[in-house]
Amino acid sequence: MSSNKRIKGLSISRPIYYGNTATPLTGKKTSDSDHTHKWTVLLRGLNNEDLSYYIRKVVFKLHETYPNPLRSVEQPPFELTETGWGEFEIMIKIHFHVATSEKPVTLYHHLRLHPYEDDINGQPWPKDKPVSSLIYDEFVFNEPTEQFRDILAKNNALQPNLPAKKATKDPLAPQFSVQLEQEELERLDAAQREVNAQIISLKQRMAALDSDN
Ligand code: SLL
Repeated sequence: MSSNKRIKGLSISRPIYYGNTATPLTGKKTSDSDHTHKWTVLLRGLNNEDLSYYIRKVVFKLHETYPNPLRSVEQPPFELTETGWGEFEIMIKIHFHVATSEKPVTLYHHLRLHPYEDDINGQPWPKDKPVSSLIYDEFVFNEPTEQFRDILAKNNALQPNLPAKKATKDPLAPQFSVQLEQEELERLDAAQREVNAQIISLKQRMAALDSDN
């Protein structure tokens, strides 16, 4: 019989992703509404893992311009679809099953409706193309109780279910992989180098201007 005793030294992580997708309502707009987009905010397990064996409910806190801004989702999929006109920060509070003895976890997500960038081929973002902003993360359960460890074991969740090494071919599946993470790091590195080069060049121009005076 498993108990509420915590297992010293054990740490278990479960991968998730959260965020939103959004599509413009162009042409489908109703005349009495100023809503411009339909969006879905979601919390999912990686590789289609159904999270409901350890998550009891997810509460999404919307902007106060929405009626009943606290929306509780008590069944998977843990997601919520709405329409609206503006971006704002959504609070996502995750409640675990009582049997896990884990405290709720709160995440924040900036609802993104607009692309702000060209598409991956450098072309302007097509007007009707959905936008998505999804973030990979992991819950880390430090010193879980024996009871929670048993729940995880029963659901084959003691092994890390990590992102694939390579991106999947399905264009609609969220793309998290070690390879993409590496590419992102390289982009950040290149951006940092560019900023450093610009700082040096501006300093040189300032020094040149100073010596002219
Ligand atoms: C902004 N600070 O000004 C943000 C607030 C709020 C968006 C965005 C409400 C929809 C409804 C809605 O879209 N709120 O009226 O039901 O951009």
